[in-house]
Amino acid sequence: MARIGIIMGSDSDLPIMKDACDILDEFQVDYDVTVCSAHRLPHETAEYATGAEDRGLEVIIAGAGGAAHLPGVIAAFTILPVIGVPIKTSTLSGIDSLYSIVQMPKGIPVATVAINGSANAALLALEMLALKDTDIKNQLLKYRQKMSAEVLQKDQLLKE
Ligand code: RP5
Repeated sequence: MARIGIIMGSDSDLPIMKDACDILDEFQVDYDVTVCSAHRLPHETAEYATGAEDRGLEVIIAGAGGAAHLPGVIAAFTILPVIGVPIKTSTLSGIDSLYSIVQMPKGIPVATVAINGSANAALLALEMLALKDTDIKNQLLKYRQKMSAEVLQKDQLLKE
């Protein structure tokens, strides 16, 4: 059963949101992927969010671009943690998406990662699950050790 829900406003967001899928595949954590626009499919968006907890989801990652209201709308309908991914746009380079998602008014939080930062959204979601899941916690610790080792190795190569 999926523990993390990945939702995005358009299939044009998929190439960016795939980074989150790749991380979750690497950690072997179940997730589902949904395309659902908050303005083109408002009722379906509400249904997705209101039923998320009953479907077994523990965290939702929501990506959107432009007037990126999808993460905020999802967060309004559930108390599951919502992580927003601002998608880079061709007109305003994703600053529009970032501001739309990060500037949620007090009361309905959306944790916001960098523009196109869906990999970090997945890692943050895993850190949330790791609070009560030792296997994921250990995997995250190994992931960081591997990153550190790679940097040290590159530094060593430069010095040779
Ligand atoms: C948003 O509008 C989507 O999240 C996407 O980033 C952007 C453009 O959508 P399309 O016009 O490509 O469907 O709702």
